[in-house]
Amino acid sequence: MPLDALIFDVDGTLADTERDGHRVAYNRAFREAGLDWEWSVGRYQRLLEVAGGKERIRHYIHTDHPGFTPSSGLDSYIADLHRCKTHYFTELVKTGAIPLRPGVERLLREARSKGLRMAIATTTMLENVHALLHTCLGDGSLQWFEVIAAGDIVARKKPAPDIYIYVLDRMGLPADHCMALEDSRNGLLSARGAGLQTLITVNEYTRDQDFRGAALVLDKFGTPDRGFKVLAGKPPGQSKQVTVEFLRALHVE
Ligand code: XBP
Ligand code: MG
Repeated sequence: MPLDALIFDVDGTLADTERDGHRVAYNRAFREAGLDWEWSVGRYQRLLEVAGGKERIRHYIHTDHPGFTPSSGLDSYIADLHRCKTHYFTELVKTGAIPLRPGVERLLREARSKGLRMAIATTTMLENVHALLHTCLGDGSLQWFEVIAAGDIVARKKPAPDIYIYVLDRMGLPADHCMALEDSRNGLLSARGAGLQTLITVNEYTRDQDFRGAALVLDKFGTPDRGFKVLAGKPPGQSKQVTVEFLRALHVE
């Protein structure tokens, strides 16, 4: 099967957004709402098991503040809190505080120059993706991606396969012509559920997760001076960087 398209996750894959981005923004939103809730780095690791910001806040309220009943109703309270969090997150991203992971820009530019189609399948909100791409890759980079599927566009978030199925449908491609690039178990389950071969590049939050079913698990994309380490699976060839040739070879295997 030819490799026609790459479908990228955003949080943890294109950029390390969680610890110093989303987590910080949730905490700012809590403070602004007059809440004494604080998600520490360690606590946030466990909260990440629940994908999606609104879903994560709801889960936290159920476990840590079960009696919490805002007068506006829980759904609307969470929606307001999350809107405020999205504001803080996009503001933070626009300062340039959250760079792309090393090797990401190189891979995106190479894939584009070699005619690979590209899309995004993410749980986070569309505004967040726009802010990140715009800040890190400049004007026009949104157009590099044929489809940007984000947030509430599907009813069931990762680990459900819906977001990847949505992207495949919009691109008019069968799963075996594409590869997903992910960083987490939830992402892997989602991509595999849609029938996609999946390359994992871990980060500090996902390193110890169960990645059975991934085509390959790496610690990073690799740069000329810092190649990737293989954490599971067999890489195709000797390259220490994820390149288009590398992905094509992995896809064939
Ligand atoms: C990422 C997420 C997101 C972010 C927050 O998952 O779970 O929820 O943490 O985003 P994935 P929002 O990388 O698997 O897509 O607050 O905008 O929902
Ligand atoms: Mg991710």
